[in-house]
Amino acid sequence: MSTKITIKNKKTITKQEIKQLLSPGHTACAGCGQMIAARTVAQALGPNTIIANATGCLEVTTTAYPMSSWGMPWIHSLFENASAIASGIRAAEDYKSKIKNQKSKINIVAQGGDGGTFDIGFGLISGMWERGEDILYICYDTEAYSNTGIQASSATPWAASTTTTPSGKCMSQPMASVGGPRHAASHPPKTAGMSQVGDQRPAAPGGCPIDAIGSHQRKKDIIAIALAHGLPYVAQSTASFPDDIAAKVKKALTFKGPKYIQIMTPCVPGWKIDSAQTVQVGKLAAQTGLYPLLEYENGQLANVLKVPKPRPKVDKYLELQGRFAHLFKSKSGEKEIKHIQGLADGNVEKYGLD
Ligand SMILES: Cc1ncc(C[n+]2csc(CCOP(=O)(O)OP(=O)(O)O)c2C)c(N)n1
Ligand code: SF4
Repeated sequence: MSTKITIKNKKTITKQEIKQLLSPGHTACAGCGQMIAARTVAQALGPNTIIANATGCLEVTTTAYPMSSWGMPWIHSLFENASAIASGIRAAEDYKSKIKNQKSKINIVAQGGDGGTFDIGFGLISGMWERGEDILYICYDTEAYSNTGIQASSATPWAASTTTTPSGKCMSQPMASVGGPRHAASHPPKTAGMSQVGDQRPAAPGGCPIDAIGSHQRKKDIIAIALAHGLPYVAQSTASFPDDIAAKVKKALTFKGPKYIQIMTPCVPGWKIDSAQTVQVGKLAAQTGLYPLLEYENGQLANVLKVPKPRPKVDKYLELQGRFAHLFKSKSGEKEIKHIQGLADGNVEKYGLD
């Protein structure tokens, strides 16, 4: 029988309900968006869950040996193979259920940062999706490799300064290897949304294709890639909407097969934000249209969070973040802000956010 506790507003809750499945005492930075999101995800999943976690900030800061913040079965994996570990757990759990002639009641989850998801773990994630395995994958998108010093990943947005895409002066030598669809965007974008394919970016004066405005790559559209794998449930949120995250996790678990949820999680040192502004930044990401809250069920766009009227301009979002500070210091920066506004406008049109 569960113990009952009465709290101030007289609501009676069980001890089970107040148990934190990702407890405080971890070593993440104050204001880490990833912790807000992961704690919400863990509570929504409940204790009947096994998580395989790719290395990255979430893994490193919650499991300093011999301690762990996780109040549920949780397995450390390498950077690239959380999904393969989850596949193995799923197979073992399905076999156990079969020999017991019972339906499995355990949620199998793989999770990781954007580097582990968009880049290095992607082959194995694609395999897991292709095999149609009943696993929920959660990506905590800090838009960079945060744990190793804020290197750019393919989730890094246009013009963000990172340690591998630093803003600064134009490099004197042309970079012949730079090119291709994600390196080359026209201003303004010709097609709506993040999945657009632009033309070749013209070289800057002197033949240099890099004007050091930060990242010259468009964010990879993993939502579209997940949908192309035929996933029955695909959703996007930001750490500023915990109720939305919890509802999406619970909804995802009602679908059989592979599910994907991507959550924008602001990173305090990586985005050079004040630790008190994490929630504000994540809200503006959604409200400007840059990182919309989306839900696809069986391939169809089922729900979006509409943007407010009037919709905040992207500079309100960008100006809070040191990674975009260079854009406010020059004429060429103004051009980039216009380009980013075009990306947000494209999303509003593409997903019907107005
Ligand atoms: C094969 C391999 N390459 C590199 C690393 C070093 N490494 C550990 S965590 C990490 C960055 C993780 O970035 P991300 O997945 O975006 O998660 P975040 O830290 O941003 O939460 C890197 C590069 C590693 N552990 N294994
Ligand atoms: S570096 Fe960023 S992602 Fe990592 S713990 Fe700090 S705020 Fe969180």
